[in-house]
Amino acid sequence: MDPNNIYNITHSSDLDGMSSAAFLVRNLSVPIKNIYFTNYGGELFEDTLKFLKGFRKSGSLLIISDYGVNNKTFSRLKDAIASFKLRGNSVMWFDHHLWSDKQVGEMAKHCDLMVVGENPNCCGAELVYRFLCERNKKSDEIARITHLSDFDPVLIKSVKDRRLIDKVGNAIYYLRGHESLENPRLRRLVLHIAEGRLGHRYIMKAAETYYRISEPRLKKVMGSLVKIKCGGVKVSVGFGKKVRHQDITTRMLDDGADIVIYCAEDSGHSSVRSKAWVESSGISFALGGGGHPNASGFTVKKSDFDLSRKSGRGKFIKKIWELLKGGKAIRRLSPSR
Ligand SMILES: [Mn+2]
Repeated sequence: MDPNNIYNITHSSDLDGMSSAAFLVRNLSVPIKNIYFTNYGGELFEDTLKFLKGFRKSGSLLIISDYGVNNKTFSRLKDAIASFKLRGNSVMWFDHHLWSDKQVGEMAKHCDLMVVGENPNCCGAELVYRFLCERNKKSDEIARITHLSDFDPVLIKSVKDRRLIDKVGNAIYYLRGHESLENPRLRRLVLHIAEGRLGHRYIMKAAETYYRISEPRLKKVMGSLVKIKCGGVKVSVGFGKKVRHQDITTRMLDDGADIVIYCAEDSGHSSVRSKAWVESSGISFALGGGGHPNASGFTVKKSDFDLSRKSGRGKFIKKIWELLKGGKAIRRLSPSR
């Protein structure tokens, strides 16, 4: 197939989405102008639908990577995919997020190949790699780093790997900026990853810029942490604005806490992370969220706790204290983990 007729829509938010695209560029020679970035809501999602419905060519192949579905937008996305396919194009979908059987069944009517659904072994980029690409050493390394970054990054043992993954993640956060389907900065990043150069100057410089911009915000959070000790477990709670959650929670863990909770004061989006030996997702579940044992999240509703106010934050801390005292929100895992 002529690579000019292969298109990719990939998730914009992290290394997994970027590496998925990079594998296609690297192995199938997909031109970078055919790589598009999307997310789950807002204008970018609307633009994605417009792209699919406005696609005039036939005989093209669309590969969707590291992008799942949600109940809110499912039927509109399905219709857009259907219209793309009806023009005489093909669709392949590689994703590792949670899909319901019904969603798989309905979307499958409009796809030629689907590898989707919760996957404990492979992230999105690894699926693209395994199913579409030839194996070689450099690609193996891209897949290895991407896997580490996508599955519990808290548990990464190698300091070198963790540093690289932190930097690349921060670079992506910065380069995304105001999201757009054709984001030229992310396209450039994808090209460097495709060359196997995760440590490329362009990426490292973007990570530095992120640090420069975020440093005062990060410092502010670190300077006003609320530290709680409960049954020998050190819990640290932080509030702030416009910082990358993975970054601030890593810092909070490095600061000595066993469990960390970071909440965005404006949106209420919150992340919970913990050291390998303690399971903390019970906190997120109790607050209406979910996730993995050492990495989870939830959203605080402003009507419950107004985190932009001191009184709201105080009330929230009280709630966390009650959850911890209750004894069900956290669980010690075997020390061998
Ligand atoms: Mn992913």
